[in-house]
Amino acid sequence: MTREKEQNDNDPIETREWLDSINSVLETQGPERAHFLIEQVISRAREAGVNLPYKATTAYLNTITPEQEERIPGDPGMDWRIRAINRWNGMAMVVRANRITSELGGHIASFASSATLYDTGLNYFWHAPGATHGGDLIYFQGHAVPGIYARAFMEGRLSEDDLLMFRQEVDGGGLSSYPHPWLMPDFWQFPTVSMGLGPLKAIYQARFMKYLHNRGHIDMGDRKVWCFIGDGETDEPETLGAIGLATREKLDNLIFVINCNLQRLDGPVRGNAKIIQELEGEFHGAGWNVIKVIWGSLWDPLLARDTSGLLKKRMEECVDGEYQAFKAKGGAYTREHFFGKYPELKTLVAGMSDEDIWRLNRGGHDPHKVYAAYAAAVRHKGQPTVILAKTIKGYGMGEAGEGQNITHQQKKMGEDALKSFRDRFDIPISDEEISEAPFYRFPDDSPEAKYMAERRAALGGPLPARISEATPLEIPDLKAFDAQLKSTGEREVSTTMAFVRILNTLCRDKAIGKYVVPIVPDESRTFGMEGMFRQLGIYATEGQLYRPEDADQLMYYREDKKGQVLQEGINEAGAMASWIAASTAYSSHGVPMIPFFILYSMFGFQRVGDLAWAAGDMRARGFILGGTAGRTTLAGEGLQHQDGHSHILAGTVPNCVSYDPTFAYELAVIVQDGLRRMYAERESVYYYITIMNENYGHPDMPEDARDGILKGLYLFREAGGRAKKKRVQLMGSGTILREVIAAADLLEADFGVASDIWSAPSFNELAREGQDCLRWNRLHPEEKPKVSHVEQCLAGRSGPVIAATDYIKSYAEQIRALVPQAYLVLGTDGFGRSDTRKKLRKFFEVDRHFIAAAALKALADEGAVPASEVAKAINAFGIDADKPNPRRS
Ligand SMILES: Cc1ncc(C[n+]2csc(CCOP(=O)(O)OP(=O)(O)O)c2C)c(N)n1
Ligand SMILES: [Mg+2]
Repeated sequence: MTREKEQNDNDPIETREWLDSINSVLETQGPERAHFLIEQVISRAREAGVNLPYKATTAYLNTITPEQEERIPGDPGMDWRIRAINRWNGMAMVVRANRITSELGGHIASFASSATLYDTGLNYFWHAPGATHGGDLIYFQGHAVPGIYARAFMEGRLSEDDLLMFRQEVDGGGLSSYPHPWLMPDFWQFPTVSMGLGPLKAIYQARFMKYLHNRGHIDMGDRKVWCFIGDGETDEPETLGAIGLATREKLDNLIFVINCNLQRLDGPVRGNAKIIQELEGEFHGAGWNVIKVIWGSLWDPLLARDTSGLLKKRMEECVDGEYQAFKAKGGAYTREHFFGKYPELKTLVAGMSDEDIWRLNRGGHDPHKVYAAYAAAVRHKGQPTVILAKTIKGYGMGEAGEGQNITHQQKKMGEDALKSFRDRFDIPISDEEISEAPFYRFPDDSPEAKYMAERRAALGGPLPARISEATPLEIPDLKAFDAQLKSTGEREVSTTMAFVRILNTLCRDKAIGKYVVPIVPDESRTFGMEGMFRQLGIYATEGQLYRPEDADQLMYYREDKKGQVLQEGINEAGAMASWIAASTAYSSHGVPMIPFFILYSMFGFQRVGDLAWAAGDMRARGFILGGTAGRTTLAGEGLQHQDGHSHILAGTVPNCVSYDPTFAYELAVIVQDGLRRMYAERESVYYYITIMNENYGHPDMPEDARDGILKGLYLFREAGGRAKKKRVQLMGSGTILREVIAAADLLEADFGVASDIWSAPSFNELAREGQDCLRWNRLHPEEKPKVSHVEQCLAGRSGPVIAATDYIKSYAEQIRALVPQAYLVLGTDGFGRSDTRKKLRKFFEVDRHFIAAAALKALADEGAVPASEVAKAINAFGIDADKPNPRRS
């Protein structure tokens, strides 16, 4: 109804009758029946063709009414004391770290606002993994970790010394600034501090849990994924970007808890509106079960007396900027500016002191409300749940930051602030000791210590906890990939086709086939993988509810509840989140899944680089395949598709091992060894391998090449015994190695230059190993120096070294310090563009002619050929020496 029509109610008596009816239903039969009737009325009107715009928000009230609340089964008084000490210790840890030096940083205000949200989970809901329960998976908010360490300290899992080592990790044993499994592998499971990644990963984690269940790997029972999110964090597109999937997949094993403290780092999240209402609308619209926990129990009697509805109206009309100010400025201010707006409301609180008004608590700080919300969330079926809990940022910090815009960064508390914190939470620390901000632990035989131990024992043990190891797998021998180790003869295939065959072999493998998870973001046909649809099936929670259009074809689009392929749609970030869930399933579920995520290499690391970094932190194990890779190999697709730098990006992740193979046998060797390292040896590395769509013949695997392939460099073809003077060492990777081979033939035939040809499947691995040798030598000046693989290969070889790849020059440049000879690098710097491969390789100066000309120039620089010979070649090859520089074109 428009405002105008609303005001022109032309039949107030009829309106009154309708309202009286609903009031009577509310009174006699309760809100659920009232809801049902209203829905019926609205449906009837819609059926009759009336256009009723959808309203996704409800009143600014708690979703669960006091009568519907499930009560806390434990001892709320005990919970309060434990939580108070937890708050204190979390705060003290940050304050003390910053007394060592203010360099260390840390956050007090975030946990201060979320203590009850964590406490309630730890005391009553979250199962640790064990014999009878697979464990709930909790995504802790990054900035709340001081409180989580403090609780672990109170449970005896961490010592006082540990707390004193917050953010001091270099000498070993210090506590990580945020959740980092790389640094605390027995404690943290999920890195969340890059905001937005936690919620995205949690959604796909919950989905993958169902996948594992439906495919028979686990019995998920009532396991849940809980994800804690800041209200400011919801501005990250990743946070809300996949909430639709959670509904579609009916992820009732997923619970989001959004801590709506109304503030982010700089100030209010929505000063001019209400973040809780906005989020409610978004989650409702996406089909989630939304539970708002706005008001604490102390408001209940006031709301019960609000017969005129004026209090609810006032709650509705205030914006978050005001709500924040009420808490920052205290009871008298709230009386005047909140209640004071309407005389009736002022009267409503006339009997309350300013102190009482200030104590009117927010839902997220009320354990009863939080418990009721959690209990409802875990019971809810068929939908994911989001809990929108209203809290106060910096709760308990008083003058030092409570509700203030500066609070996020506040890490220091003076003596007065410490005292008022102590008094507010009844912390048993004397005036004499207070300035030290000492930690407090309940004595072992105290009721509190026993209670904490009992609660966690009942829930299977301590949390957070990460399991490090799953059973090793029996990896197929290299012989299993025999077809790839042999020449393709006349047949021309791409490395992508070779990869698809390797994947098929793995899926059929008796020991490991069932663990393989092919993941594709709507590119299967691009990579020639559509055969897998029918053969392995596409995972779909509901199976296939329709007869596919291509059902009469051999490779039809088959969806299946037990399907193996994860078809993620056009969604690299989501697919990557799935891959992360799968690649860490060895830890989260004790099942060593082997994910192969095949993406367009251009839309890989540069698109989802932050997730790739988090995967490293999480000790992910699995394969990422960069399809249609190489700046000049993808040809027609142009600037935004042609990848010439994904290897550089992959190289920035310390435990990502990357390769750019040319031939099928190289690929087979790399994949087989990756399986060995990750699933037999259980090394925490993951693989990035580029595969191409150019078809060509593949030779037999040269003898003894395996070791060199894995190290990143091996002699592919040695020139016959030519005069030493006119000899070069040519190097290449990926499709450009074939141009290198062609250049060698040209040099031999037209210029009498002999070339030893080196295949370099990984400049990244060569550079890493070389850097390690150089480092060791630098630090051990008196010992026999280590010799890098590059040096070992090239030692004693004559002539300059020329390297060419389909990637930017810095890729092959990385080994310069290791090359004993003169070294010249060609690469594809600059923006790509559409054209044929031949033209692109000429444009980017990586074709056989440019390689041969570069080789001659390098020989000329050494005096082995005259400069005129180079000029002659440039001319003969039809190279325009003054052509535009591709790097700047
Ligand atoms: C991707 C990313 N951008 C920026 C930051 C820096 N940052 C850390 S906390 C924070 C504010 C968090 O506000 P909110 O999500 O509301 O959490 P609260 O501390 O209020 O619970 C910001 C901007 C980050 N950690 N990650
Ligand atoms: Mg916030």
